[in-house]
Amino acid sequence: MDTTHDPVDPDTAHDASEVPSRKAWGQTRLQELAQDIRRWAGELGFARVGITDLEMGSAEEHLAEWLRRGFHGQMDYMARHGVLRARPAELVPGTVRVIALAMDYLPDGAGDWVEAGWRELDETEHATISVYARARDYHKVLRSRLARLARRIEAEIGPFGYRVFTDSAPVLEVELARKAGLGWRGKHTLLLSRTAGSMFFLGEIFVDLPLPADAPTSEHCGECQRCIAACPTGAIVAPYELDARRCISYLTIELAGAIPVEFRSLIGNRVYGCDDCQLACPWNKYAQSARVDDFHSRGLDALDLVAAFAWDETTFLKNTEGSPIRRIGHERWLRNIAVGLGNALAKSAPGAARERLAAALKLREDDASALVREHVAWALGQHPGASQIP
Ligand code: B12
Ligand code: SF4
Ligand code: SF4
Repeated sequence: MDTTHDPVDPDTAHDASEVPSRKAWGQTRLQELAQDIRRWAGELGFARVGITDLEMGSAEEHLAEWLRRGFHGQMDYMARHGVLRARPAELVPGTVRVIALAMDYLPDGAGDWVEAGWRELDETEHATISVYARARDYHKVLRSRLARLARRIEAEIGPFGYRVFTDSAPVLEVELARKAGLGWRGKHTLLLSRTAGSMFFLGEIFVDLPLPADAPTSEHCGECQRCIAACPTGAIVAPYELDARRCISYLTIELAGAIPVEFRSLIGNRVYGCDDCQLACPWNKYAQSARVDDFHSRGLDALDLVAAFAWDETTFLKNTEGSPIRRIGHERWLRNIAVGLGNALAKSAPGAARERLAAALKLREDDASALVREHVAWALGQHPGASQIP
């Protein structure tokens, strides 16, 4: 998943230097405040809210092992912060609780989005963009709403210490949300809820308020292994263990440089992220529509690969304005589309359709970028004789 690893932002952090004494607050006052927070969060579009303490159990060990095995690939920021991710109190001194929040992102009118999701993967000449990335960049949406929620709390109780996060800093968000009772961890490693599947984003507010903590929920994967079986690249190497270097989300978004050849044909027409492990999950029939308008589709459904490959940089920037896709830049976009075109070519029937795909690729055979040229050459090689097509 794309990340914005920025340091403290004055709008989203606050140090309570003159905190009025809350020592006198009893459990009842704290319970009431927790209830108010749930209500305000709902008004801001969050679907579920939980509160957790900072005891991270075996998460630190698992994280250290994940890093030791090199599963983070080029995501240096994961290694850079090391196990600090598993120590919220060291990350933001003074923190005693984390308020974890979930925001559903399925676009309105998605209908049977699971069936539609599988169908799109068979439409080889169309680009498949993972559902979360078809709408407005969630970092912006969640961050501003988390900051608003923190300010709402402040308006009620006066200055307090807080910091908000969403995919933006060294925080083990899934683990915190699991502990806060927002769901259980699926075998694909994502958080999963009985009432909402896994199609939601997570965000947190670290606070210095001793709010009452919620209990984790029970787990409901049972013997199921559908996500593991569905993963095209075998990235879920064991239940709860993901080798990011094999994950299409990493390969199409996080990875700079060439996509390893062994994964290219497995990527199919997925040009930005991947939803397969979530499409396969039976709990996602309960996935909920987004409550905020920002997550309704921006017209990136059924995007034609040939048309998307023709975008120059200005068109790319214009068509992806406000979308997380913009973060990968035009060159990686073309790299990803070239792979999609190569895979479409491999499956194409002789005639006009094949000629159209080959012609689109050939227009970028001499692209200024060596990365794009190499992926174009690979793509043309997916069908014998494609380079002979005029
Ligand atoms: C790095 C990252 C990625 C990487 C690596 C993913 C990963 N699973 O680690 C890549 C680029 C591949 C990625 C992909 C996606 N991501 Co991402 N990603 C993150 C990020 C920034 C950090 C995740 C992390 O800490 N990984 C480190 C490893 C160690 O964590 P872990 O795999 O969860 O391992 C834990 C457990 O599995 C367990 N564990 C590990 N080993 C073992 C072994 C045993 C035996 C056991 C029992 C347990 C266990 O302990 C570990 C520590 O808690 C988070 C945001 C954040 N700051 O937390 C978003 C986040 C996890 N991503 C998110 C999303 C939406 C996605 C995608 C769906 C996007 C897409 N459609 O393409 C895919 C899904 C892929 C998948 N199956 O995970 C959401 C998930 C929301 C949810 N419902 O859970 C998050 C929370 C962002 C957000 N704020 O909403 N992502
Ligand atoms: S996002 Fe796709 S590639 Fe990554 S683990 Fe899930 S199914 Fe596998
Ligand atoms: S597909 Fe099955 S194993 Fe995977 S997360 Fe969903 S319920 Fe759990």
